[in-house]
Amino acid sequence: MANLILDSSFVKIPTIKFKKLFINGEFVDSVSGKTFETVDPRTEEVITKIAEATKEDVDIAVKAAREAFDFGPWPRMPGATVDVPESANILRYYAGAADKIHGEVFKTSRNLHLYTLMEPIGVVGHIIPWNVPSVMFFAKVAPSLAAGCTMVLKPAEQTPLSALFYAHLAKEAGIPDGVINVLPGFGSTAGAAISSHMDIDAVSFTGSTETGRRVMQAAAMSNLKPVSLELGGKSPVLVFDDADVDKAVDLALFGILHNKGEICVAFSRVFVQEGIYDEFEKKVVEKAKNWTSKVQFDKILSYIDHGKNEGATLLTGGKKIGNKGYYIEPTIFTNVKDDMLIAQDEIFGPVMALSKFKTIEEAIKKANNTKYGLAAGIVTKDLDIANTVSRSIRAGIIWINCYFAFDTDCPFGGYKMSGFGRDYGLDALHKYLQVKSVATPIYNSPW
Ligand code: TXE
Repeated sequence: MANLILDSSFVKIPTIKFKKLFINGEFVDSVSGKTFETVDPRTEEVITKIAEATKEDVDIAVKAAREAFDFGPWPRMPGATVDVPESANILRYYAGAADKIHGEVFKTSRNLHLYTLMEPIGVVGHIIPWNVPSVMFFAKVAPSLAAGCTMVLKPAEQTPLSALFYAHLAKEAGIPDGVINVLPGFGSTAGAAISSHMDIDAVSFTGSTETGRRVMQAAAMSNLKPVSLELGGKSPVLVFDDADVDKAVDLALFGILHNKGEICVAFSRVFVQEGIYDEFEKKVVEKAKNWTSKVQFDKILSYIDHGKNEGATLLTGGKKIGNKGYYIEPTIFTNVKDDMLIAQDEIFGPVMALSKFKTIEEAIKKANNTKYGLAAGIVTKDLDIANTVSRSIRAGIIWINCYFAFDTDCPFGGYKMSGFGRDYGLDALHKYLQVKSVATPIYNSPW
């Protein structure tokens, strides 16, 4: 396992054809002619250079998206003709939803024929992160396409290649020019130009809480465009005395090591009831030693140092693996106090904070003792505990005896500082629609 992941020849890099910005159906150089490097995190080697979008390119792309929205066929196409490749569930789901968008007709107390239309919100800006670049692309693009919007998407500077490839596929699939524009570039330039743009009608952002705040501020200070924010998390999993310890250990490790911990719903805080705590601790440490992982390196190492300095006990891990590539050992701390940095900050790496609890009330209090509220896990066979705790935890998704159980029609998003607005499901579609009310007096009746 370790060798497979660390062996850089294991995954071959395909020939990269798309390195330019995708604007109005064409791959083009950036106005400035600038490029930036994209790096393979396994080998630390440069894969290729990509055209870098800045404000001028955002302006050109927004103009194309605006034209495509105001005059192009996309927003006016009947939903049933939406033809997208069958490759991904997300696309299929929203292709199916595209012809089921409807308003309501009201029985009013006046003599009015009064109804609502659900209209596409307009030109949407999508800003996405690097940790799951493909899923992110489709989670943003598919519902906004189905709603009839046009868009400008900025992939993360670390991972621009897949979005450019999908732009090429969208063209092949017959999406009209200008509907999807992809602008690789940096946050403070291209990203900021999107969130502050006067002619972008909504922004959908996934990334850190800190940047989400900036995006919301820029939206407020420009044209008051609505924003949806899917931000970080510090998700807890609560393991109760009646749980099968081996299964709970596997679930907790999967929860923190899946995608190397670089996932907003990672179970980074593990609370184990006192009756099984010692057995859980022993087994989780044994199993963690046999996993490997790869990461956003320096930041995680500095959190591990913090953990040690704050007085938490390092049970296993904590070091870099090998000489090449950004790899860190699966790391487990115990004796973690709720107010320590490693219990509060999103580390976004394979670092678990393990603690003990006595009562259900204490477990709920500890689980909620965070500024975040994205996900939470409960491991128990007791239905009463499962039902009580799932209603008491302030988080957007609760996993009972499982982790990462999703489906495309399940809304996903945060409570508290994990953001607001939902990706997936019909909730995501509605984020890209707006309601228009239409009233007509009924002939010959006073209204
Ligand atoms: O995120 P950023 P970073 C968390 C995780 C991670 C931390 C930092 O804790 O360690 O964030 O990651 C663009 N205006 N998550 O620095 O900065 C940026 O170019 C507009 C959780 O990579 O939020 C990129 O496209 N846009 C998370 C996107 O925002 C700006 C996933 C995300 O980058 C901008 C990723 C600006 N001023 C990180 N500055 C999750 N929720 O899953 C940057 N960007």
